[in-house]
Amino acid sequence: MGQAENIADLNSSWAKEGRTPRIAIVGAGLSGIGAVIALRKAGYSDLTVYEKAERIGGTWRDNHYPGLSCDVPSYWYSYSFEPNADWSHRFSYGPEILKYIDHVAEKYDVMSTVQLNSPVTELTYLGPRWRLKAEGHDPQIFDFVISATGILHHPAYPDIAGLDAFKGAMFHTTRWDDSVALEGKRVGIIGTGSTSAQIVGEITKKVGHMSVFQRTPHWVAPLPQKEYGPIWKTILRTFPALHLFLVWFYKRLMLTTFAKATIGDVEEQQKIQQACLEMLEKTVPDPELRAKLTPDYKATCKRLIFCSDFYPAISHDNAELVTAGITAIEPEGVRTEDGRMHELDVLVLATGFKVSEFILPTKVYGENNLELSKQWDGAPRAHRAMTIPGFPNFWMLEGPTGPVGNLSLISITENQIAYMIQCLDKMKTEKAASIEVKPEAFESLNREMAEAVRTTTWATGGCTSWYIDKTGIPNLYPWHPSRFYKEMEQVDFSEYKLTS
Ligand code: N01
Repeated sequence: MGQAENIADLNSSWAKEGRTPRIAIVGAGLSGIGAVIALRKAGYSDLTVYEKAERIGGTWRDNHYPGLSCDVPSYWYSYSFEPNADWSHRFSYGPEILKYIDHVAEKYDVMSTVQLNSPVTELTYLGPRWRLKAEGHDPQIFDFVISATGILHHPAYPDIAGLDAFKGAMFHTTRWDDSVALEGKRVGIIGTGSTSAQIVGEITKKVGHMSVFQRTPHWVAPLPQKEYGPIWKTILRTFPALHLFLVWFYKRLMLTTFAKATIGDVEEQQKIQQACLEMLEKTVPDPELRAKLTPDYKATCKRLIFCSDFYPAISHDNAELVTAGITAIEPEGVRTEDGRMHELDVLVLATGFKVSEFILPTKVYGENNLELSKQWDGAPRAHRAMTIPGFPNFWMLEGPTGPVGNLSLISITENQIAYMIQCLDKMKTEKAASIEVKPEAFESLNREMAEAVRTTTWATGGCTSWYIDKTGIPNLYPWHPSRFYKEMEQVDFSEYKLTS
């Protein structure tokens, strides 16, 4: 379709005209790639993926820090339609996941839909279609837009005086500078979340001195890593049912332990806390260091870290856990409130992500020119993590409240995609031009979520974290994952307005 013809045809409705909808997908990470494959399989083949970077892979492309791995078991952290008997470890390392993503994209011909180096700058609802502007492209008109940008991709830089004054190498974990050699250097890292634990566990053995700046201790649970040998891989390839059993087993394990602990099951929560304490006791011989590493809030309140290397690393002779608050960054290093200067060659900012952006800063204008950033006002909301009133025919994968505990993101996104396809099918049968969540359904579910979060460990555990936003709405799904899976099975169309 020529551009002029395309733009002129704004009122065209794919379902009424019996044609395939033109669908734009923003982002070629795990969700975007999964969406292309599932949509095509369901008969929706007019797809264009806009990817801001020069390659696909999302978070597994952006993050390439030393020690990068996934704390969800590999067999479960795989697309259901592309099981991989060749995973080398029970918990995969970053480069192997990126290779798997490339393999899936190639095998399912995803790349023919992807426009690389194409950040989407503006989306405008012109009813019932969307106008999309992307760098390097003429404006395009689509029937449907799917935002598959993910949540943890905008780095959060700490608000510390003098950050720019540091004269050594300094970078955020998600912008790791591979050209900086660490061997023998004095390295500092600010933050002690999941990312920091993996990095510290990996690099301490090679650096000259490791300073870890801890504001709050985090609970760390053991990660039972295991390497898979060739015989095991052959067995798994020969018996696909065994593979399926393992996926079921890991999912079940998560649902019956960790998932219950976060939503208020005291017994499960205490078991996890006990496992963390036992590892701390076993791997950190120094009682003073142990005390500094022991949180005063409940395990699973903040995001639980799964890592068996962090405690041995921080106990090493060349490592220091700095608990005095940071007052400033100076050209030579980090100054703490006890007046000490921690001289450094390299400073790593493991300070997490801005979690309220999603597709922003892309300008997204819905009905009546309503702008998404204004609508959200720093507290993103969505209905079932996917739709927003006033933004018809616009869907998000892994949108606000998208993460479900520590579940496999692939499992979550596959369920969301299947739900979205049910909506497209419904539009097709009803010849609807648009679909939009009803404001009352959206409000009611968000109220329910704010209520539900009160009994989760995130709220009752005595900590602060990115899990709850400034308005009390959780950034995660606040119920047991079994409810999520059930909700995704069958769309309740009374929650949506279909317009012909
Ligand atoms: O970030 P975080 P992350 N001064 O926000 C500290 C996912 N993930 O990158 O706790 C000093 O958890 C902050 O201190 P405090 C996972 O979903 C998954 O580690 O707020 N310190 C904290 O210690 C995770 O939740 C995998 O007091 C400052 C740290 O920085 C998400 O990514 C692996 C500070 C930030 O911790 C983010 O994890 C890794 C300041 N001004 C990550 N500002 C998997 O395996 C912040 N901090 C799937």
